[in-house]
Amino acid sequence: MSKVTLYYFQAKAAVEGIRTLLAYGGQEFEDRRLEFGEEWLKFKPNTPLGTLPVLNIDGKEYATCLAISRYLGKKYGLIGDNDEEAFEIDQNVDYITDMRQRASTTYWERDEEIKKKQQEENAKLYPAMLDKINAMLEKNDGYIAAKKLTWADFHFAGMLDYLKVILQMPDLTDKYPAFKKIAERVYSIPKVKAWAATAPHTEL
Ligand SMILES: N[C@@H](CCC(=O)N[C@@H](CS)C(=O)NCC(=O)O)C(=O)O
Repeated sequence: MSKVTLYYFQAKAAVEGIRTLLAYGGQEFEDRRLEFGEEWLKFKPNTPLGTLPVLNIDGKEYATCLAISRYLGKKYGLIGDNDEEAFEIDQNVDYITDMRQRASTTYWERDEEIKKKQQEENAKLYPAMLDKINAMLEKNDGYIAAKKLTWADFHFAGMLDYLKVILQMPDLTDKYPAFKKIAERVYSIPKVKAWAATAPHTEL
């Protein structure tokens, strides 16, 4: 079996989906969670793009959340059955990413005035965006795309807790029960369930 190490920080964010994909694929891996301070600064210059996550497979490095997720999705038969389905997966993940990036920019903003302004703008946009994501799930029998389990479901399920925090919506899954259902679906897959039972707990 390949020697696999995933480098990220002590968080789920958009990377938990990669961890659950590896678990789904039955791939043993070292789950290296770096400290954001000195340890990261020492490590950073040796990464392909100066950012994490980095997945190392037998010495070859792979970077960025979605490219890695898609790559593993392909490896494990989770990219749909044809180009049309693969497109729908990418399209819907891109849409979710737009919302995630908007929310995380605001969440990590340090200037209180800018943050407040962004929060006001976001409050106008989030309901329609979340409704659209909910409609995706309804249209796809509870999956993100293609009416079947794909890497997009792992990506979304893995970052649901993170979304609650950055959207500042602890009641997100009360408002959108379908979001919880997709997470339950992914986390009830036996290999994912077994991995998650031993994984460190983090809030986001
Ligand atoms: N689009 C990239 C974003 C990578 C990124 O910005 N990662 C952050 C953590 S989520 C990081 O490495 N921050 C530390 C730094 O930039 O020094 C991806 O999907 O991986």
